[in-house]
Amino acid sequence: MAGLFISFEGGEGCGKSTQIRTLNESLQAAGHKVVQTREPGGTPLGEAIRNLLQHDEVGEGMSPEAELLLFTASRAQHARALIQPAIDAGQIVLCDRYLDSTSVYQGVARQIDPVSVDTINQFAIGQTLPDLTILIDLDPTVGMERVKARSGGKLDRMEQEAIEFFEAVRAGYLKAAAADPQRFLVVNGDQSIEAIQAEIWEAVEILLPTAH
Ligand code: T5A
Repeated sequence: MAGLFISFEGGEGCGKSTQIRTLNESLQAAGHKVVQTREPGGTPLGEAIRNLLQHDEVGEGMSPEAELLLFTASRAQHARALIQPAIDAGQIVLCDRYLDSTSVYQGVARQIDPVSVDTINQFAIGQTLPDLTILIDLDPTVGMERVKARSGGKLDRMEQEAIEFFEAVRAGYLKAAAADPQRFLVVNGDQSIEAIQAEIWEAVEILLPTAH
């Protein structure tokens, strides 16, 4: 029996990781098998690509096109080696970022031709599309304050972009969600962790496969 694939999207510091952790705990407590993963990353190859994209100094000055191909290379491996096998095994996959991150960060904020981004993205994911995408919407100024407070001011390569970049990201996400309301749930990220958790649980509960 096929499982369930839920992706989480949103700008920096919107609270995705926090919500994925608590949703994972609730699902496991209800008897479900859960795979929690992230992008870029999720496989040994993906984690090596993540390091190139975020931390390694060889990544400094990388072209937007190289960046696009690295994010989607990580995704191609992730979809085939981890996500699709877990869905096929009846598990619930919770993924911190997936294809919409590329559409929005590379297609909208980096302004790479969206048709090319879409073609490359579709090639990377094959048939592995989320059943539900939870967009946690938050003013990027608030999100970046949270990120800075967490890291003591130390920012990775992407986090060093200007606020206008993250405003474009936010607008891109809201447009993507409006274009595909069947797949997206938009949640206001400027609420308590518990309030966000309750909204997410309500949407996830009705999709759950029978626990086994
Ligand atoms: N990227 C990624 C692309 O450009 N293209 C792609 O295709 C992909 C896949 C990845 C970067 O790569 C880019 C996007 C990103 O720039 P990352 O290191 O994985 O970056 O980081 P993010 O995904 O941005 O995640 P963050 O860790 O920055 O933020 P989260 O996970 O959204 O937030 P979280 O839960 O860690 O919370 C941040 C802080 O806020 C607090 C938490 O305790 C934490 O301290 N918090 C709240 N505070 C108040 N109220 C709430 N409701 C709160 N919820 C959490």
